[in-house]
Amino acid sequence: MVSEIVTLQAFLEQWAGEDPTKAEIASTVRTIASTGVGIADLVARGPLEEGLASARGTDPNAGGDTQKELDVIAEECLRAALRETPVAYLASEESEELIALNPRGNLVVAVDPLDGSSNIDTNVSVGTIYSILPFSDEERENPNAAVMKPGTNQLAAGFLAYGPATILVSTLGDGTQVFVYDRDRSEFILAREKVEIPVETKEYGINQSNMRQWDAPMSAWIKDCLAGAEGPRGKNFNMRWVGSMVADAFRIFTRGGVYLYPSDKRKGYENGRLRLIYEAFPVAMLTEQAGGGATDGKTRILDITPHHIHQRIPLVFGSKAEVEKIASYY
Ligand code: AFP
Repeated sequence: MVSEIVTLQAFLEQWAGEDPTKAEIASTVRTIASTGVGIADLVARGPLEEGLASARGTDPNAGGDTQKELDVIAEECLRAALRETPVAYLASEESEELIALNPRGNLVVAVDPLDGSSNIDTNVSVGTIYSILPFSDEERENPNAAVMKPGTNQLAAGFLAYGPATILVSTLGDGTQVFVYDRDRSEFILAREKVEIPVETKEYGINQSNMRQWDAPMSAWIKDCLAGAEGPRGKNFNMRWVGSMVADAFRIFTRGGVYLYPSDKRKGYENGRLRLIYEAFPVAMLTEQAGGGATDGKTRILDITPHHIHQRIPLVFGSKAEVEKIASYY
């Protein structure tokens, strides 16, 4: 815990200084964070809030996933709040096309409004994942071009986790910070100024039930981990899989580990399950800013150029040495 009380507002003001672009990024982060508090309050009502976890009609969302009532509500809250910020367009998992917001905006936000929504009715932490991108005048004719760039193009990224605590993990390109929402003060308070993910780990997270679907290198890496101290890795591993990436990610930012959602042979999972632009890119930026690694198994996530807003990507991120070890199996 940091020694003195530093609010998110104060941290952002200090970072932005007199720079107008930084000030626009700062106001966007503040808006997303405060919208997240409203979503957290809704999530915290659990079954009292009838139907939050219910499937919204029968149509899947843009990427083909089942849409829950709270997915849509979360997006609507973000759309309404971001209209007041310098954000020209919003790319959202819940909408096929970019959503036009502020016509004079110089930024684009890509967001998964509610990640982990298949867990809403099980009281498991869920969250909101966001990426903040530059938006230039040349792109006004073709706004999609603003999101079809490698992940290194991101200006800022973060996620909120709605769990026992309401957490914001944020990077502005200068390290990764953790803020905790203090309901007594109605402020996010800085808890960790510079997250450093342990380079080595003995903990991984993967949905092991898909083992028969994985490619040979992924199966070989898991098999070696399962062999424990007597096996080629010479150490025993532990496994954690929440089924909600923001929860698994926060554990990794807290004590290290590696998260894996590889491609598999199931229809629709040829490129894994996670979305490149509004899930893998932001988490990869946060991870690298905290000294970790993020790949699609072998290639650095932030170097990948998207070809579709809702494209999926295999995702491995966390403790740098283990992410590199996994890549060595390919
Ligand atoms: P939902 O948002 O549909 O719950 O998906 C969550 C998620 O994208 C990610 O947060 C989890 O790590 C992963 O899916 C869990 O996938 P499995 O249910 O296949 O294990």
